Amino acid sequence: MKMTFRWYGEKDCIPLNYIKQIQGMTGVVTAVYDEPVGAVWSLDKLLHMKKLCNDAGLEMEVIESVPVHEDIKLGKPSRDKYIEAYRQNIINCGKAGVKCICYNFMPVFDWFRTNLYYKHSDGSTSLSYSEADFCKLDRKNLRLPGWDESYTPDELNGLLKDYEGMTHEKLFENFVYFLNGIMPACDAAGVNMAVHPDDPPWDIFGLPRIVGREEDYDRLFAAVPNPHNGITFCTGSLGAGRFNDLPAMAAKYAKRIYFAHLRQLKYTSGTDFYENGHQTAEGNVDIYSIVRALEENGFEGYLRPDHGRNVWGEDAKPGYGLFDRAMGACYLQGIFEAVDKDIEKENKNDTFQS
Ligand code: CS2
Ligand code: MN
Repeated sequence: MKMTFRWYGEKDCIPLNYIKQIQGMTGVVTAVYDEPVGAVWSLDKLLHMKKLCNDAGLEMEVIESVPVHEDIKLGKPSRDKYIEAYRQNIINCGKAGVKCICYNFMPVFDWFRTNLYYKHSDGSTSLSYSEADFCKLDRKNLRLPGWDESYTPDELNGLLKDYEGMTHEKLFENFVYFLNGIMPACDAAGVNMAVHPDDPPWDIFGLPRIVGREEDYDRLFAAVPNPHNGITFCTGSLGAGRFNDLPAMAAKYAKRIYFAHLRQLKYTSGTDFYENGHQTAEGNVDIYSIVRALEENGFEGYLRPDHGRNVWGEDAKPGYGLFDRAMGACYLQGIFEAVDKDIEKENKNDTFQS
């Protein structure tokens, strides 16, 4: 396991040397943020970012995300041009020493929450989801909390129109077409792809979502068995689906999990939940059992704390403050140390007894 921390590039208000001061931190997870979706990232830009990281004593081996152009998800004729650009990005990332690319295949929207400042009784805040608030959204004039306003309302409506009639099967076919198109570049560059689960893992606004359940992964690996086709195991996203057994999934796919986002959430009623600090006692995600399942089954990927709370008066990007994610990183490393030592001890006892 290699502990990492998400860093939003030079505009991030958290300096790299603060990240380095979190003990055990090996590198950052970042991206090129000033290029439109579908553009080729120049090697120069990647090398510039890598140098900033390396100068701070941190690696840049994981990119989150290289976004997938909507035309690829829609299966439009122009997709081949965008797949070619994606292949070039993989090659350039490989040249810059990147080993893993996190991405998602969610139509139009990425993660979705109804409140970015859910208030806890201790004064900290976190992200939350409420079905009742979701139903209140004005679908003709969508304004979503925290969603980057990269589309004008007209563009968004046009895009939603393009997706009319899109089925789960068609989207899956387009996903497989994309993966088959990029796998040769991954083979050549030695880069692992790690698909981030849909968050939350169910359809929203009538758009199909296809990466959020055990059967989705089984189907995905059957269709594209290449070992470079892997997973970002995000416990917050997958955990929002109460149907998912996270320790069982972690055990089953451990060797395909190239990147793990370990975080917490607490179920309230129905499908509602709020996010919380990383500790198991604070929610419904059993971090210990997940780590144990990963470590017993050959996990060798990167790890990062995911959304944390805003604490100690920090006014950070929701989910991405320094303090709570730093606490999360330390907590997670403690769990890994304990689990690894438990396993070592148990193995010694087994050898002794036999
Ligand atoms: C998520 C996503 O992990 C996260 O923080 O909220 O934004 C994630 O970065 C993307 O879905 C990955 O492509
Ligand atoms: Mn995540």
